[in-house]
Amino acid sequence: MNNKGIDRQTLEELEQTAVRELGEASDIGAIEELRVKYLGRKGSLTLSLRSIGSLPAGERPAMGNLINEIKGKLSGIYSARLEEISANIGDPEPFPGDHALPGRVFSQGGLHVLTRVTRDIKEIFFRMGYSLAEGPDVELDYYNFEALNFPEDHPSRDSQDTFYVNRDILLRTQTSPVQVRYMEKNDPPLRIISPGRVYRNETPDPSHAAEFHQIEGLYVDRNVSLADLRNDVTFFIHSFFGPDVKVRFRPHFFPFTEPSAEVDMECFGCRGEGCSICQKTGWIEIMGAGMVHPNVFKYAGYDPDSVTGFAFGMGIDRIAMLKYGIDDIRRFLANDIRFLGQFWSGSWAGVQD
Ligand code: 2U9
Repeated sequence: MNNKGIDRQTLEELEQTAVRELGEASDIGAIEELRVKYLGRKGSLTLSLRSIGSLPAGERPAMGNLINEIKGKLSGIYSARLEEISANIGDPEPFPGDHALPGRVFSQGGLHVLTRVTRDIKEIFFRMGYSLAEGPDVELDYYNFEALNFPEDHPSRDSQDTFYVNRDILLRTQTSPVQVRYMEKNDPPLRIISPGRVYRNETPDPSHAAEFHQIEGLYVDRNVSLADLRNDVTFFIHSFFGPDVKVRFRPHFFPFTEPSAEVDMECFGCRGEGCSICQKTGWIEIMGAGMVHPNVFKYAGYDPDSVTGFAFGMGIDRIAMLKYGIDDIRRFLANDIRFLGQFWSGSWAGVQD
């Protein structure tokens, strides 16, 4: 034995112990522990090999050979034992569940009902030749109000009704600013729709939300008339709600259109007889519309003596509520999967546990 404790006899004893322990190990865990103990990075043989430097130079080669010989032998026994033990493990316990049970179906989710309804509305207008225009949710007061001919003291400009970021910047209250921006950049004729999220400082209740969705349309050309407006709006309502529903226009006022109208369709609950859906009037309000005000054209850089145009706007949430009999506008943004899942397609749509 030398002063560092490695000598031939110690190593031979270590080999015998390791061979015996490897032979006795009966499971993979125990075998692995022995590999670490003898052959691992901090195992006895590796440490022995490292301490060889402390031996007299003449003894080092022989001792190195011996250690490597033992390592090789133990590695061989380790591999053989590992194979033996693995082969003896046999079949796992049989699966305890019921193999006859049908597999679980995982829902893939689906489109939000408002996304679907928006798509359906857009498709109808695309068929009529409209194209898409989009713009920012955070807008300038100029595009949201001033260029749309809202007077300085109009109530909707009040911070009670509009979310202001500062004096000049706000969250858009309608998608009309998209169309003003579009007119600034494009010469007439144009035929666009602008869907998007809008914001109003409302106290939420079943028919009001501070965030909701609108789709607006604008058609500008020479000689566009109220009859053209009536045509496109009626075509839309017939395509979306059914070909036979009656449509009527009621005079109304908007700062950005003149003349203006609110558009009603015959109540689908009672076919005009009067019921709880239509508050016994027989009619349901669907959208607002009108001929673009000359001042709006002037703000956008168009000559109101050369062009005319119509515009319309509707709440997408309201249209979806009417179409599907949804009772509360707040459901759209509540993220309740039991509500949203009802509008997903496929026989397995909905919630799975
Ligand atoms: C330009 C000029 C005019 C868009 C229009 C309406 C009528 C309207 C409401 C419906 C329900 C908003 O969601 S709602 O509260 N909208 O009644 N919107 S005309 O008029 C425009 C748009 C752009 C340049």
